[in-house]
Amino acid sequence: MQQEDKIRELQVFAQQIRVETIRALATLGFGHTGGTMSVTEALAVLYGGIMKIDPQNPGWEERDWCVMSKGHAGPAVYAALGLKGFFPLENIYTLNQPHTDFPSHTDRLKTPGVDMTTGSLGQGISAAVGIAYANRLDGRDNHVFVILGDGECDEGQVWESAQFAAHYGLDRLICLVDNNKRQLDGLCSEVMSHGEGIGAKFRACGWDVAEVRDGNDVEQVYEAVDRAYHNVGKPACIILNTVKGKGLPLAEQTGAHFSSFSAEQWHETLAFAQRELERLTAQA
Ligand SMILES: Cc1ncc(C[n+]2csc(CCOP(=O)(O)OP(=O)(O)O)c2C)c(N)n1
Repeated sequence: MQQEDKIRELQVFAQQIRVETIRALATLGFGHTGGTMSVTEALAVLYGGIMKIDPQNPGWEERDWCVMSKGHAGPAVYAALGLKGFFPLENIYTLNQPHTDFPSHTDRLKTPGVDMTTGSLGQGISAAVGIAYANRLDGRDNHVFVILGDGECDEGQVWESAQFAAHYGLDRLICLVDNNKRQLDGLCSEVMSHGEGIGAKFRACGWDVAEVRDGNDVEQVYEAVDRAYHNVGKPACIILNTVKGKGLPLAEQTGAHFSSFSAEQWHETLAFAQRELERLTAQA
């Protein structure tokens, strides 16, 4: 397939993830609108364009792994996995209801295709580093992706694992930072600033670092991840400059972390996202 066609296909996939995430959140009427919407393009590139996966065999030992360290973005992961056929897509509309396999935060024991249980910020990257190290000890060359929030990078545990990964030269480990500039209750720069930046901190730990100007642009994300996939000698970090609530106007305008909308607002939100999906599909 030509690169251009591939990118168009991934743009459609990203918007499908957005639409299905909105549908799932709408069944509850509330949820993490900010950090799910900012990360849909990254998920589309990983699950649709880069990762070795087998939806019929989620535990395939040679697969590439993905740890959503900011576990509250679970609904977007479920949408990506459902669209890829890991389970019937409509199952995700039971999001966070009693006895569901789709809790608001990712749980590897519940959802086929979820590689690690997360939700306590900082722990996901530690687990991802351990998985990458274990794969190496087992003589496997599969990749491990981890998606971190920029607010999450306030956790000291992130930097312990970053040092470990660089020390052991875990070059099959790729960390994507969803740098949407906001966390739960405000701007990251106001809550806890990162000095010279999150990328500079990863570089200081010994990682290769790349910055993607627009982390909601599928083509830019794809190019950066594709390059990192072939990294040798060091773990790779990609800073994705994203927009919190991207593509969901009521969340994008406010930068809200969590939203509770009326049924009518969800209806309008879904219709808006579906129109964008139709536009992208017509171009593909
Ligand atoms: C250890 C820990 N402390 C606090 C929280 C509560 N919490 C949930 S989400 C969040 C903000 C996360 O911000 P960020 O990582 O930037 O996520 P995003 O903006 O991408 O949603 C916080 C503080 C948590 N889940 N875990």
